[in-house]
Amino acid sequence: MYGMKDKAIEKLIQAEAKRQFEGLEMIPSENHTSTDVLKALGSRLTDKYSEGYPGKRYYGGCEFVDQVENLARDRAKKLFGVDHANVQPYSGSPANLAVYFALVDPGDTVMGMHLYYGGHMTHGLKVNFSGTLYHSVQYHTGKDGYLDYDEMAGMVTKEKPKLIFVGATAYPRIFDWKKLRDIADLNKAWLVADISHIAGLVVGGVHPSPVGFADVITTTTHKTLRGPRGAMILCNGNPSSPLKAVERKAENLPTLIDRAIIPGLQGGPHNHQTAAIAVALGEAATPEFKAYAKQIVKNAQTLAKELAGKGYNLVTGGTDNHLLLIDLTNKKIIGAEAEAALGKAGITVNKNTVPFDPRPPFSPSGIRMGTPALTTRGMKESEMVQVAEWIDTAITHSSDEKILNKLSNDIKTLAKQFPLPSDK
Ligand code: DSN
Repeated sequence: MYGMKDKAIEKLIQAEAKRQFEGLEMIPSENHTSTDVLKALGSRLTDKYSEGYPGKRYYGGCEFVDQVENLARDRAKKLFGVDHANVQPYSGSPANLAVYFALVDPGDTVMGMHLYYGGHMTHGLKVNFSGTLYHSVQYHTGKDGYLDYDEMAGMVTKEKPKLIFVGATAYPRIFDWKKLRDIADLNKAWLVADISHIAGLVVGGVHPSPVGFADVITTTTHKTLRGPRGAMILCNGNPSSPLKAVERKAENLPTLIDRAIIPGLQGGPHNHQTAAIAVALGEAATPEFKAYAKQIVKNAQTLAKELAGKGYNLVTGGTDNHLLLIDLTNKKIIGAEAEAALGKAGITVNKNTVPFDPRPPFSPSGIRMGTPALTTRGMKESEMVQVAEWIDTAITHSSDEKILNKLSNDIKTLAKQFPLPSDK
């Protein structure tokens, strides 16, 4: 299919494509991109250096990459309804690093959701840059698995953070942006919404948008948004003038963000990635994408209902979005064992901590799974009922190789009826 001269790499690429095609990818942060996204990623744009921004580059020969980046920025602005979009962050962690760099100084107090309760490393985990360069305080969920807004408000009053990150990697419920804005306002803190997991649901209209509440929005582009690996930073404010330093004021956010990316943090933008982001944003603006986003949630809710009916303990009791977080304690199996058994059957999920997990993070009590990739392949509620059945069988018979083998064959048969976008 690729016709590469490097057969060693070609073989591995094909093996990975086959693994994806014959199995069910249920890691909620993964998805399957369109062939146009793949083509943009594999284009000559990767050869080009273009440090700076469209019209203000440090290199010649940028006339076409300028147009690519402008298209990506314009599509992002229109799709999310914001004044400004920076599409250059290499991925989510550098995007978040740039936001800290833009808005606070080392040693300042920052606040974010603890990783083990569903947050992200860059939201202030002590071993991450965000918890070492800054004085980070971390909020949690309550025992019910829902974000504890009261704890957050108390923490803001006591700790007085200058910046609050909100967003998650393992949170199955909707964020109340208005409440979060009010909490940030208790200390006039910058509110940053990291919508990496839910960006596709936001543009699809099935999760409230943080626009108008958060000062800055960061998102990766490769999760529910179904683009290439990459990220964006969105905000409102006056047009950017990245050649000049400006004060940390809301109207200057575009300039603060652009200057934090370059010269603050990154070098040349990845133009092939920018083009692929533009393609994905174009796709996300279609009515088909809205229907896709709705179906992601319907599928996740069907899966949740089926698994709950089989006695699985879902954190918060269900889901509003694309993912399920399951505490396996009552099933007498730990996350790693369930992940391995499901893997043998052809279902890829990941072990995950659950709120108040008594087990260590590398061997947690739960698993996390989601529906974005299966929904891209065209699976609907009836397939989710079947998938729930298979998940239960694999977990119940986690050490029975014969049963797992049989499951793997059944799963392959179903998977092959739902090709990846590039195989259609
Ligand atoms: N690695 C991502 C996830 O799986 O949610 C977060 O960065």
